[in-house]
Amino acid sequence: MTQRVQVVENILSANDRVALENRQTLDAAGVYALNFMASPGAGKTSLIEQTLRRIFGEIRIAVVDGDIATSIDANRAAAAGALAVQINTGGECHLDAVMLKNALAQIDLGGVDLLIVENVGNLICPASFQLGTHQSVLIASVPEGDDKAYKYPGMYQGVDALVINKIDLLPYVTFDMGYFRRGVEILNPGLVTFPLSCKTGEGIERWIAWLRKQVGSRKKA
Ligand SMILES: Nc1nc2c(ncn2[C@@H]2O[C@H](COP(=O)(O)OP(=O)(O)O)[C@@H](O)[C@H]2O)c(=O)[nH]1
Ligand SMILES: [Mg+2]
Repeated sequence: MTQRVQVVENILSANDRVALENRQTLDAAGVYALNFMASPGAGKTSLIEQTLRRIFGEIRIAVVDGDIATSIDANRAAAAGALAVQINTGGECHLDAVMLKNALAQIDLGGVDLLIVENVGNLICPASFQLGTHQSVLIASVPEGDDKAYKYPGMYQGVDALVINKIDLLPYVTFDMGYFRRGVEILNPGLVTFPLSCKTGEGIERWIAWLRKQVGSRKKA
C-alpha cells in the first residue's frame, strides 16, 4: 500500500514538473490557457464552438482536444475556425502535462492569444493532473443533476470558474439550482459562475466578457 502511494506521488510530481515547463512555454509566447473539464456530454465542445463564433477575428484561438479515441471534437473546433490539435489518450481517462507538451509543439504559439484545452470527459481523473494552463473551467450541465458538486468534490474544489450549461432544459429536468449552488459554495467559496445555454445563447455574453478580460490582462506586449 505504502509503495503504491509512493509511486502515485512520483508520477504526479513528474507531471507537475512538465506542467511548469508548459506554463513557461505559454507565458513566453504570451498565450493565456484554459483547461476545460466536465463529464462527457456536458457541452465542452459546444461552448468552444459558441465562444469561437463570438470572438473569432478578435482573439486568436487554438484548441487542444483530448479524447480516448477519434478526432470528432478537433474537427468541430477546426470547423468553427480554431487551429485545432487532437490528442488521443488511447484509453487514459485524462490528459497529462506530457500530452499537452507534445500538442504545444505542433502549434505556432506566436499566432495564438487563447489556448483552450478540452480535457477528457470525466469528473475524477483530470482534477489530479496539472497541465500548466493558467486557469481551469468546469462545465456542469443541468441534466447531470444537482448533486454533482457533493459527489465530485475534488473537481469542484480545484477550478477557477464554473459554467452551468443547458439552462434551457431547466423546465424539463429536476434540478434545484439553490441546492446545487450551496454545494459549490461549500467547496469553492465565491467561485465565479456562468449559467448559460449553448443552444439558445442565453448567458453566453457574460462568459465572453469574462474571457475577454482574462485574455486582455495577459495581452502580448
Ligand atoms: N439542450 C441543450 N443541449 C446542449 C447544450 N449544449 C450542448 N448540448 C448538446 O449536448 C450534447 C453534448 O455536447 P458536446 O458539446 O459534444 O459535449 P462534450 O462531450 O462535453 O464536448 C450535444 O448533443 C449538444 O448539442 C445546451 O445548452 N442545451
Ligand atoms: Mg467534446
